[in-house]
Amino acid sequence: RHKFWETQPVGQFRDAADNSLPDGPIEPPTPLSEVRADPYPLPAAFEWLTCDLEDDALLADLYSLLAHNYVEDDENMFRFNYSPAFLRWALKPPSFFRAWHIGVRAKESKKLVAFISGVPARIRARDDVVRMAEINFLCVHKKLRSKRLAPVLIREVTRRVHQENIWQAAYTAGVVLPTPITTCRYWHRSLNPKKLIDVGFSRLGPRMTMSRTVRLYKLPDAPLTPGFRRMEFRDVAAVTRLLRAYLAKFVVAPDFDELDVEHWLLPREDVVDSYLVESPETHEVTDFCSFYTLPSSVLNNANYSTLKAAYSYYNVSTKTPLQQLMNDALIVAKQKNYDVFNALDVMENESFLKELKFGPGDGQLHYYLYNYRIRNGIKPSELGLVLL
Ligand code: NHW
Ligand code: EN5
Repeated sequence: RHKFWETQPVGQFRDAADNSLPDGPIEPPTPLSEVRADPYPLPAAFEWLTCDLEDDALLADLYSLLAHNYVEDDENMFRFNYSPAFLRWALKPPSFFRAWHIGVRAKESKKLVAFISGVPARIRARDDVVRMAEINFLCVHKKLRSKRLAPVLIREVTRRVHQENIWQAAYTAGVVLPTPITTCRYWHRSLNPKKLIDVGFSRLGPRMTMSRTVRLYKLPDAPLTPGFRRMEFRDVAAVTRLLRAYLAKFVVAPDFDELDVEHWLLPREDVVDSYLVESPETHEVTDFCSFYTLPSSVLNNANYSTLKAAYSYYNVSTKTPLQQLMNDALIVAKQKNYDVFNALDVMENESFLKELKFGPGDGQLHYYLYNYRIRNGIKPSELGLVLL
């Protein structure tokens, strides 16, 4: 069934019933001297390319590969359109490895035809904080599909991660592989319902008119919570404390320090937005919410070429109820002209999705760990990790 995945240290479907296998690494590290020293062979027409994302021309090539060949929905109506600035942000966190930004290009034309990446992260599973690679942006050009290039890319990134003495990884996918630690659903909150209906992202509900639908999704013009404001550099320490205390509640979550928070959560125009509530009396930071910007290309529509989507990222409430905090997030996203606000049913998100008029999407997101077993998996609400 899975000629490649059957050979890898991941939970195998056949072990699912076996409760005797312990949580933790599936296989032990090997001495670094035993890690294969040279790149895996590619078909003769292609060569490896370690990508320098500070090179604007290369970044433009990566952007274009993904814009034309990356993830689509099941009916091929939309395709993710990560911006160049987003890609630079996603791939260059603190202590990133350039060797983990792996391209494949045609030897003759030098055209970029495939890509895979990793970035380092500390991820906690139960009480074990593990150095991992977060693997993302695996992409093979449409004309080169089904030629078993993906397993070569995966083996090569694995080799380069091993060279840094890192033996575990985390990744997500829309497809089922051996074996998810959990399966999440996407939920969608219409901000611009007319456009969403025009492009086929959503439909007019039964017994609904366009004007009733527009009224249904109306939001106030400005956030409602006193003290709600954009996060600034001076907030990094307070946000780190809030977030660390909150993420400690989940079975699997990142172990963020101040440098991570500065990178992943300080606002960057059209990439990541973060807001917090500063108590007007005590000036304490009590609540936090964030979202990232990931537009999708609209395929085959005469009126529109892109959908502007916000994706819920990390949110923490200690004083403002989570539902009220997220309502303010919807309000600022609407102010900033997003068409839709998306969220997964991870962490405590279930508690506000229905109340704030999110509806279930047709897409799922499966979460995976490489070389780390979590017996019986976890529930989406036990997951404190959002990958981009
Ligand atoms: S998920 C998004 C992945 N990208 C896309 O969906 C873009 C559009 N599709 C494509 O570009 C986020 C191609 O269809 C791809 C497959 C490249 C997906 N993950 O080359 P073949 C991520 O980036 C397996 C893992 O012939 P193809 C996370 C498939 O099951 N494996 O197929 C990435 C089969 O193996 P099997 C996937 O269609 C995580 C084999 O690939 C997969 O031309 C990567 C077929 O290969 C997927 N999304 O190319 C793993 N899709 O055993 C990281 C298919 O079933 C692991 N496959 O025969 C950790 C590594 C680091 C470890 C460190 C210790
Ligand atoms: C992550 N790093 O399927 C990697 N998106 O629901 C990759 N559906 O947008 C994995 N099909 O339901 C990605 N509208 C896996 C996801 C791939 C993309 C994907 C889904 C998620 C999606 C939309 C559009 C469907 C178009 C036809 C959808 C319904 C919205 C509606 C709004 C009003 C209230 C009810 C729901």
